[in-house]
Order: sequence, then structure tokens, then C-alpha cells
Amino acid sequence: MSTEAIAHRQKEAEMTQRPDEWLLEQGLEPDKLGLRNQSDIKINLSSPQTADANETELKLRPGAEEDDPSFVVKEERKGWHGYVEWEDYPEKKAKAHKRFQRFKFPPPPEFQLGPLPPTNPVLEGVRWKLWHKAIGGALENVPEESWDIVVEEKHPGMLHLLQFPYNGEAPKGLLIKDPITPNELHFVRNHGGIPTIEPEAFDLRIDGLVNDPKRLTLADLQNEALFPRMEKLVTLQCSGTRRFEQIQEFAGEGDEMINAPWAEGAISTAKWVGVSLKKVIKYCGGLKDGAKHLEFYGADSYFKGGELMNYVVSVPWSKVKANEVMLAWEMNGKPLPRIHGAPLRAVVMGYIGARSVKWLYRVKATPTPSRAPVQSREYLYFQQQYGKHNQLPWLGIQIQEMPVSSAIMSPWQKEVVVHNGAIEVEGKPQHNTALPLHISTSY
Ligand SMILES: Nc1nc2c(c(=O)[nH]1)N[C@H]1C(S)=C(S)[C@@H](COP(=O)(O)O)O[C@H]1N2
Ligand SMILES: [Mo]
Repeated sequence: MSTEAIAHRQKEAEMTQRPDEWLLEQGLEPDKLGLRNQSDIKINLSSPQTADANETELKLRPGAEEDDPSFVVKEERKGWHGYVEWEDYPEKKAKAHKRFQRFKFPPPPEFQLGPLPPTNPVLEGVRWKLWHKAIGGALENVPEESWDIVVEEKHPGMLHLLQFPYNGEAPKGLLIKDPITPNELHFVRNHGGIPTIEPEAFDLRIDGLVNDPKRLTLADLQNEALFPRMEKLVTLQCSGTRRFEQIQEFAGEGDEMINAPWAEGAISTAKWVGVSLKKVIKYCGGLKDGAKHLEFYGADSYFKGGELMNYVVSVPWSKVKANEVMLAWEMNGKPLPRIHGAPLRAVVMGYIGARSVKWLYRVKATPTPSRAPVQSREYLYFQQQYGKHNQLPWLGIQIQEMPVSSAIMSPWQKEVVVHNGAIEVEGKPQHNTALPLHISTSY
């Protein structure tokens, strides 16, 4: 070999550049770009599902206190599977907190920094699963049982963003097919497991500042001699919808909650049948002086900051008075699916989805908005000036109404369109409208 050829070979061997280097430098493959870490923070990008892929087993904290074996989480009502009452029993909440403190849980996923895994379910929810295992008893098998219900009740084409608690949306093509979203394709946003409540065993408790507190069975609510039937076409929108875009476009500035990376699909329309909550309150003798809000209690168990609770939020009486809050048991002509809140849920028209409480078992009239974390510490608007790290819950405004969101659903993001002078563009239902945006436009 000539010296020239040898030198050439050596030079070739020195080429350590990755072949797609120029694509990366030009930002053409942003998801492969990685992270320029100029801090002391150790960031694990290899496992976006948990910060450490090996930490999927339940581990005791070193020096953990002895467990109290007499504390077993039980279901207290026959025919109510997966329902544990927390709000009535502060001592029980305290015991759950103590048990919870014995364990060391893996840190939250870092998917906002690393690429999302190309899997369906996208994220597994390892921490939520471990929280259930740690508390045990009636909640131990809830993650597996809830996933079985997803498989049974949802369309096989769903995009599972988070396996547990289950969060899923329909792919764009299926979502815009019909103005009314079929039940199997309606998006799902859960904060915990899915309770299964037998309709015959169910009752709704109405208490707090009402003149005549009552428990109403499903048959009572469905009795047209007591309450006129209400039927409404309502578009539900989760306030987290399009979070993924927000993360991509405004990294570090916006909503990077360790939750479902929603695309445009956390919005769906259904025909709901039920009764107006206003009539139910009237049937309970109306509100007492000073009552201004209605607190809604969901039967699922929600883990937040090392505490266990039921899913609780509130809406103002003015919203109820306008007949814009329905207690619904039917969805698109079928009994409410378990995953959408059977046997009874709230449907709050024109508010963020979070107020439409599923597995609704209690309505309590109160003087103030709910202090529960989902109402008072989450779903808040902040003035931009506060800056992300100065946002204290009491500086926020609780989100009820939410601006309209509309999106082009076809063509897709960054898709190249070859056309003959006219581009076909399709849209999706807007909040509060029943009809999809379906436009054809030319340039
Ligand atoms: N009990 C209960 N109700 C709930 C939730 C929940 O986690 N638990 N999630 C809320 C949120 S954030 C939304 S967006 C809607 C979603 O309703 P869907 O799953 O029927 O689409 O339910 C709301 N009601
Ligand atoms: Mo939501």
C-alpha cells in the first residue's frame, strides 16, 4: 500500500462524526438532538419512563418505621369495587400517609427532556402502580383491573398515552370521522383506578348546606315524576389537551407536568342523558344561606404528594343554576361505560373536563370553592409575570371556563403536501360546538 493510501485510510479511521451529524446540527432531527446539560443536575435520558429503569420494584426506605399490620385498606360498600372512602376518615388518610412514607419511590419520569419511547402505551405509570402496591389491600390490584377495563371498553386503535392511571386519545383520523365521538373512541383522562359500582347498589349522597340532605338511588334520579330528563350534546375538553405541542414548542416555559403527553385528541363529543343538578338540589329543599359552591366527589382514589384522597372538585352554584351541570347515566344511547364514570357522572358544560366528575357519589354544598388539591392546587392560571418557579397555588386562578381550541387534524405536523392547486384541510370539533370543522380551502 502506498504511503498516500495509508494516510488516507488513517484519515478515514479518524472520522468519528456520526453520519447524521449535519441533520442534527441543522435541527432537522430535534428528537435525536439530546440535551446540552450545563448544570450539576444528573439527568438520565436513557429511561424516560422512570428515572431509573431498574427501580420498578417496591423498595423500603432505609430506616423505615415498622408497618401497622392492623391497617388494611378495605372497601366499605357492597357492590362498590375499587371504592375506598377517604374524605370521611381523616385518621385513615393519616394511616395511609404513614404507610406510604415507609417506601422509596423512583423519581418522576424525565420524558420532557428525553425522547418519548416509541411504544403504545407511551408511558407506563410505574410510580402510580407502585403507590397502589405500597398501600395494598383493596387498592393493590387496581392497576391491572383498570387496564383490563381499558382493553374491554376502548377501541383497539386508541393511543394509550399513559397506561395507569389510564389516559388515552383517538388518533387524528378516527377522531374526526364523526361529529359525535363513539364511546370507544372518546378520550379518557383518569387520575386513579377505575371503580366498578353496581347500579343497584349505587346511591348519590347530597349534603352540606342543603335544607334536606338526601341519598338518591339511580332509580330515583331516573324517575321522571321527580326529575325531568335532560339530553345534551356536549364536547368535553381536557385542559391538558395539546400539552405535547406546548412541551415541544416552549420547552422549559410551559406545562411540563409529568402526565399524559396529550396531542390534539383530549377532546370528544357525546350525547349525554341525565338530569339537571339544579332540579336535584331543589328536590333537597334548596340551598341554605351562604352556600355558593357544589363540591363533587369521585369514588376513585387519587395519590398526591404522599397523600391519598378521593377525586374532589367544585363548581359555583351560578353554573348549576343555569342548568349547565348534568348528572348523566347515559352516553350516546348506551349506559355510561365504566371507564367514563358508571353509574353516574357530572357533565359540566363549557368548563374544563376536570370538573365533570366520574363515579360521582356525593354532592356537597359549601360556602367556598373546594380546598381539595384538584380544585385548589392544580388546574390554575398564573399571570405570566410570576415565572414558572414562583407559582404558588394561592396566586393562581382556578380554571373553569377554557378558551376554544381548534386544530388542523390533516395534513399532519410537518407533513409535505403535493397538490394540484387546492389543499384539503380537515379539522376537529371545537369546544362547545357539536359540529366538526370540515373545510376545504385553496391557495
Ligand atoms: N372521579 C374522577 N372524575 C374525573 C377524573 C378523574 O380522574 N376522576 N378526571 C377528570 C378529567 S381531568 C377529565 S378531562 C374528564 C375526562 O372525562 P372522560 O375520561 O370521560 O373523557 O374527567 C374528569 N373527571
Ligand atoms: Mo382533564
